[in-house]
Amino acid sequence: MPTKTIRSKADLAINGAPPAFEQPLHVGRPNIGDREAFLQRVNQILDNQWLTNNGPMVQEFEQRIAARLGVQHCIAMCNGTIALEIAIRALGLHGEVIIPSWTFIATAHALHWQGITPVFADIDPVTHNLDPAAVRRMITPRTSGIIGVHVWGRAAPIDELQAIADEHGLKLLFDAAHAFGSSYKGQTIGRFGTCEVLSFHATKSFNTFEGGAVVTNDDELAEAMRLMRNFGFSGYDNVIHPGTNGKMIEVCAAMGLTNLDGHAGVVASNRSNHTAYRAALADIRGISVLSYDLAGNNSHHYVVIEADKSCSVTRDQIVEALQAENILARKYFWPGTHKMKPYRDLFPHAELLLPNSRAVSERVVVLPNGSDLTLENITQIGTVIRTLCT
Ligand code: T4K
Repeated sequence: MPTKTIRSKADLAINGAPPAFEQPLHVGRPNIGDREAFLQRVNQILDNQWLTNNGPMVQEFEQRIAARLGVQHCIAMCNGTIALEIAIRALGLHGEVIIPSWTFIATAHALHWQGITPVFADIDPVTHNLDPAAVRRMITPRTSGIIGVHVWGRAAPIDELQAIADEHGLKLLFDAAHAFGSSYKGQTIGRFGTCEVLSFHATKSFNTFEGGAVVTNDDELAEAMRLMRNFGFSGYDNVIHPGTNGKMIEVCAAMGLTNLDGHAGVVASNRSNHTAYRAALADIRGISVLSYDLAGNNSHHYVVIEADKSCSVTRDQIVEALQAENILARKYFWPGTHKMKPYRDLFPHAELLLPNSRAVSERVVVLPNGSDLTLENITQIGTVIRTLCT
């Protein structure tokens, strides 16, 4: 509940007034589904005394995700980062792999962790997704693949990236960590490239506490990844593949099954929150709300605003003012993956080829969203930004 009426700049917390909210409003507050249904499933797990290692809940979860996305295989994992690492390894990527810098650090780390060089290509400043022309420019004889990222749940330019991959004999996979429930040209995300990698982290629109998955229509790849997530075991005492421990546990699958039932409701409330944010932030000079294609599917989980040069305050001043009000807005993915360690030391001049990534990283603010957010909260967040910027 908002705690104050804001009439002028003097009423803002950065100017000494009390914060607009007593409790912090987070970006990425987890959506908690039907508690009773979840607890019943937990009881079932305890009764079964089967807690992990491809248990019945995980198997049911995988079947339901595969059916929902229209893919042959879903291999559930302990988190999205391990799912990326396993997919990268199963695909045999090596040398250099092209990714955007404008992504969460996990996309780059999953490659670096395995001795592969992430090569950062620039983005389209309007969609925030990879620019295919920039990807072409980064191909070298060492390039073995491309990881497209569906940033904010908006599909990457899939057809163009596939054409580049085909032309150059590169592997193409997608980091679909933001894109559960999104679509591309009427088709559900999950079916593109050789495989797509999902994250079900607590902060995602659909969560399994921690969790992730690789989805694919490639039977052989799926089989390899199933082995790899369980140390390469094929039955007792028989290891037939190098592997790691990437298993999803039963209680996470129970959360997933529960949240799957409620996901349509979460998306509906995110969607109406988005509309409310648009109204609350309309006609503020220099402020725009990143829009999604309403004809396509998107979880509308990320409410992204951009403060351009015509705005009367800087992006950092907006974030500072919001945080003072207990509105914990974020600057995802500032300053850009290429400016974080170890990449900033490895590629100190990367930014010269990333002008759009840099410009976007300097203007983005991500606002709180989720099924707990009320219209009143959104109106108050809009009032803070309007008062600050006017
Ligand atoms: N690829 C991409 C493109 C990704 O965005 C991600 C993850 C991955 C790969 C890797 O997937 P995972 O391995 O994570 O499955 C968050 C998430 O931790 C991360 O999963 C996510 N992307 C990224 C975009 O955001 P941070 O740095 O914002 O911090 P975090 O998770 O501590 O908290 C975010 C906010 O949520 C805070 O304001 C507090 C709130 N929160 C968080 C948790 C965990 C809660 O209210 N309750 C909670 O339980 O990374």
